[in-house]
Amino acid sequence: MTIHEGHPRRDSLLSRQKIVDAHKKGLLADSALIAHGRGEAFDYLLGERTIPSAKRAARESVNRLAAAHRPVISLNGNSTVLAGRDAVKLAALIGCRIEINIFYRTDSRMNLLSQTLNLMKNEVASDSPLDGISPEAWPQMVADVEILGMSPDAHIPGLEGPRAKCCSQGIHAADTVLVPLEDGDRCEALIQMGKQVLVVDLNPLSRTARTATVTIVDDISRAFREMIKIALGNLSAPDSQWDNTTILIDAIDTMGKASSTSFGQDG
Ligand code: PTJ
Repeated sequence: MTIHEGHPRRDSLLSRQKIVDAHKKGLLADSALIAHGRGEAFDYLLGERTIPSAKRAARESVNRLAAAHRPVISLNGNSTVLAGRDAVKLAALIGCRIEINIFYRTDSRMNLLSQTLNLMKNEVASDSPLDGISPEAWPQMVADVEILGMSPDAHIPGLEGPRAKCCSQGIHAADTVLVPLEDGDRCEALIQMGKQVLVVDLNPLSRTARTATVTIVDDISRAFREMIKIALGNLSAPDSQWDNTTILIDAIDTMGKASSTSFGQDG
């Protein structure tokens, strides 16, 4: 598909095409397309940009990942397709593991997602390193990112069936989990386990967004790009007074203002 450089909704249309192509290859659940469409609708109201409160939440998330003892980035189908490469970069910068953890679990999808992420890992290792990172150190930093998920040996208490599966050395043992596009039940279950749960969700009203410790109300591709920028700079200690509700209210306000002051963009 060709979309000219100046198209006002170029990024959104490219992401949509990535989702369509990945679905054809069998990487995604059928409902992934519906989930993506729901995300697009909220993103349209945000103006398809990272709002300042989302930047604050992204910064807080990176600070918390960096301060954690056992941080893990959990990736599902949509997040691997839209932000897999950047998730590998962020994991390399923070020094954390990635676990492939999907809601609609099948062996075929797990195999395809694992192959895709390992391929992305190889590409990221041979790419030119990020600004400020030594070219000698970068390939090893990326190689050190462990990709878990293929051999789950633990369960998330309180959940039934395949979606409860996880790895004892990954999500189960983690003190802080970054879980983009999580479902409400699992977010609640992870919180019940005493973990800090950092989520990316374009829907500020979702149970996930409301339950998480920190919610980044932003598109997942933009959120990961932002977190990488932050991880390359100076980090601070987590904010012990963090008030997630203000982040959600700000996103809802922004969306409300957009719908009351504009007729939106075309196409
Ligand atoms: O790969 P699997 O099997 O784990 O399945 C993944 C999906 C996404 C299909 C599954 O988790 C699902 O059904 O998700 P939900 O419950 O529909 O929730 C998806 C949430 O993510 C919604 O609140 C959307 O607004 C939000 N969302 C969708 N696309 C994006 C997004 N948030 C950020 N960036 C996006 N690109």
